[in-house]
Amino acid sequence: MSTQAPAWSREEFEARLRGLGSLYHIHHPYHVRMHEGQLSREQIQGWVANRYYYQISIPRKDAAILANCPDRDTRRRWIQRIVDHDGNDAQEGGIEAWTRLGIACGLDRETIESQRLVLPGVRFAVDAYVNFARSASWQEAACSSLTELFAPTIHRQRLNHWPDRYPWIEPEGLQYFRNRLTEAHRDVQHGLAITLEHFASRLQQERALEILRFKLEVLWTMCDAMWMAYVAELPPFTGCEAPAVPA
Ligand code: AHQ
Repeated sequence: MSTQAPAWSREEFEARLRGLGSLYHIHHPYHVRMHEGQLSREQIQGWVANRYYYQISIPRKDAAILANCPDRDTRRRWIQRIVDHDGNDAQEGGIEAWTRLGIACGLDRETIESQRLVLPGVRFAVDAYVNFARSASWQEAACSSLTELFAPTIHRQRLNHWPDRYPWIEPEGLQYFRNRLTEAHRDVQHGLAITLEHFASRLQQERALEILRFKLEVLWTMCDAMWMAYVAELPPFTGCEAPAVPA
């Protein structure tokens, strides 16, 4: 940590935030195999069922940020993220759209919503994100959402290639990714403005990079748990079956 160094310019600071894109989970072997069309039906289903836990946790993460934020103008904008996921009378919301993605992949609603396929490592990583948002300042928690700087590429990849690489997935299930393209773009503008404004000193800017690295590790670790379970097929949590009873 360079305590006496001068602060980076906003352009330099943003460039360094974006430079962490090399750590984004698009580069995780699980997503590389997914993009190449190499994942089996079960490996895709496992991914959707586990990412469901991330999706239902996002509104609670954002509610924690609202609870910690005294600024009304910020809350007026940030609250939209909760509606995007939970929905309201006018729109079903992203959690329902994610469930529909799971159904389009051949899972049934009850299995998805039961969370019985959620792996311990996925749960721990997601809970670390939510608990960070509860205990950190609202500006630090806002900064941690900036992994979405890198999200449009991964959503576009799925929209462009899943139809031919995973023809067994019902096309309407991909609507989730279309929705996120616009939502993520809007959210990132707000999260980035908060981050570039709040983290002013060099020490604070380096803290922001540390926070973004933490969130990148949350996403990476989720994929690690899925790799162990659905690719390496290592017990006891292969598909979250009950641990083997010792002989
Ligand atoms: O579907 C995703 C989503 O709703 C969110 C909210 C946001 C946040 O507040 O941290 N991040 C995020 C992400 C979603 N999808 C991920 C993907 O790969 O499908 C990407 C992820 C992110 O980059 O943080």
